[in-house]
Amino acid sequence: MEMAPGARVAVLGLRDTGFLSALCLHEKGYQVFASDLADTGDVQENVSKLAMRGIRAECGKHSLDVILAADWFLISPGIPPGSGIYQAVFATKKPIYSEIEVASWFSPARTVVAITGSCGKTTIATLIAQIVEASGRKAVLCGNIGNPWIGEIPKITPETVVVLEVSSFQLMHCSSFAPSVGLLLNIFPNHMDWHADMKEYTEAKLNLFRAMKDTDVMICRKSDEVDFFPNFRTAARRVYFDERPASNPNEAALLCAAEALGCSGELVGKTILNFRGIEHRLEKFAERDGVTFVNDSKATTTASLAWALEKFGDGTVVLICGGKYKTGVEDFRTLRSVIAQKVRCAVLIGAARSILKKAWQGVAEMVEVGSLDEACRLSFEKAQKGDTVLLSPACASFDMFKNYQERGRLFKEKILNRLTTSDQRLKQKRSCEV
Ligand code: UMA
Repeated sequence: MEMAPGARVAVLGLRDTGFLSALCLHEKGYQVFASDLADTGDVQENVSKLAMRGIRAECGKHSLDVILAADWFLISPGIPPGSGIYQAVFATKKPIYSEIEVASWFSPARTVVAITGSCGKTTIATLIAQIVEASGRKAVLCGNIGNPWIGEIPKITPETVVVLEVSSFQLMHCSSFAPSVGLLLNIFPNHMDWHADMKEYTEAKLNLFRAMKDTDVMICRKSDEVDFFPNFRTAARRVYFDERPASNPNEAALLCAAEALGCSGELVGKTILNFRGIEHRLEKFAERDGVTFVNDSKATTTASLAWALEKFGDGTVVLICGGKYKTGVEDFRTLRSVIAQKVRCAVLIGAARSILKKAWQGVAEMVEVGSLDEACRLSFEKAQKGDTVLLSPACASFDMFKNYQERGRLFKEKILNRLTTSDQRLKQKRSCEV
């Protein structure tokens, strides 16, 4: 529900989402106050940039007297419902919106395709954008993939097709957002550190479809509908991609999305064939003596790690794993059988390393190390011909790195520095099944 300009809005969190939202809302005539509990360099810089434009902002604290006086709140996806500030704004019963909801008020695009799911959404969103571009239309790819929608609005015209990757965190505070095409790829237990339970997670995902009209298209798996939302209602037309013949589920999902967008199946086939993969997502970037090196730094959850491991042969993975503690030991335990099956050796890094060691005790060889450098050195020692050295952390990066992109880039740099010129440095090539 669009809030009237002139109203007071408190923007919570001041990384990309909060910063770009504060700028946009100020420009649209709202009275903005922005606040971040952290006092890190990037947040301080954003506070200064906002101040230069006359926007009130603070970091290192949440001034509750000012925040709670706002008429409504825009909350960043990185602020979990269990946090003090979330609880405080929730208790006011005033509207709380995510950046996705707010961007949808201001985006002029007639066609918005939004993709969510527990695994694979970045790849599918990227491919849909490529399919749209190949059909001769302009696509803007944004959202959870890294660049908030609200920051892209100046580039968007009514003819632009917005291709949006959305997470459950972003969907939780959407109410009127209604994409023309919505795709739910799959649902697995995920982000249980953030959501109260599976029900809350599923309800958040379903916000993608709730406000849709009968001209909009909802694409999902029939099996997910049966298992997780048998009584869900929406005005949208439903299309089930698991009822469609295709070589794999993601291809079936792509074909359904393309059809809803008026793009041909032939274009889908060509785009898949030319697909070069995505940086930090099962990215094969080097080979030496029959050992392949794969950067999957974007895998910040146990579900993503399980998804990655399934791609490799039994007992062939030297896994570099760990980072900021996000999930509990119980969550990591759910991976015991896949770790036992796929992993030759797990090299554990970061704050979560002792928790991982406890969770996987007895199922694979494990070594704890103090740095990414040490992990890379050890992975060379442990890997044998035919193996894959896989960085797939199942954890956030913030204990050691600025973000997952920096973690992935440093990993590639450290590995490539160890290779001789005769070793193969692979150009980014098609590295994951579509
Ligand atoms: N904070 C407070 N008070 C609190 C708690 C946190 O002020 O009580 C602050 C933190 O200090 C931080 C800010 O809130 O500065 C939260 O920032 P953010 O994490 O939301 O950062 P953004 O740069 O805006 O990134 C977000 C998404 N982050 C998360 O979902 C955690 C990015 O997805 C997304 O790319 C970006 O918006 C653009 O849409 C990241 C992610 O890990 C990559 N996503 C998950 C995933 O893919 O599995 C869902």
